[in-house]
Amino acid sequence: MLQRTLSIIKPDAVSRNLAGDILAMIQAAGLTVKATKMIQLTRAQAEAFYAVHKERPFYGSLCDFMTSGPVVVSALEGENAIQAYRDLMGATNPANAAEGTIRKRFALDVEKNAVHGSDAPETAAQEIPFFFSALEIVG
Ligand code: RTP
Ligand code: MG
Repeated sequence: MLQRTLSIIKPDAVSRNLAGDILAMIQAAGLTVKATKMIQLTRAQAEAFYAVHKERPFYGSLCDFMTSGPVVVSALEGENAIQAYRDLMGATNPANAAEGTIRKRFALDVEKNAVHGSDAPETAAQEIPFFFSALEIVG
């Protein structure tokens, strides 16, 4: 099934100039970049994006981290893109991430873990319009 998913290359990776390497891994995995841009999230935007985690102990730290520098957000498309990108990202904690995954190669720790990817079709359907208008996504 052709799907879209939302990717964020997080501040730890952008600040180490890894965005190009990560986009190359995304494309090598067969995912197509339909939209991309670099932005710096405001505190309110980070809190809204991660609202699902607001009761978790790491929420404040996560929002601090996600606003600490620019991120590269992208809309990706491909066969089963949501799971395909989750597989490419690897486990949340890089200590558990498989060889060949983005987080195994580039993540620093369980928080500074290089990338975000939507976790379900309903999530992708909220997250892509959070960052991109229809006009910004190529057909
Ligand atoms: P993401 O949402 O960023 O794609 O990552 P994920 O699904 O693999 O992980 P999730 O459980 O949704 O957590 C969101 C992000 O919060 C940070 N985190 N910190 N300190 C901690 O124990 C902890 N746990 C999660 C990570 O940046 C994680 O990606
Ligand atoms: Mg998640």
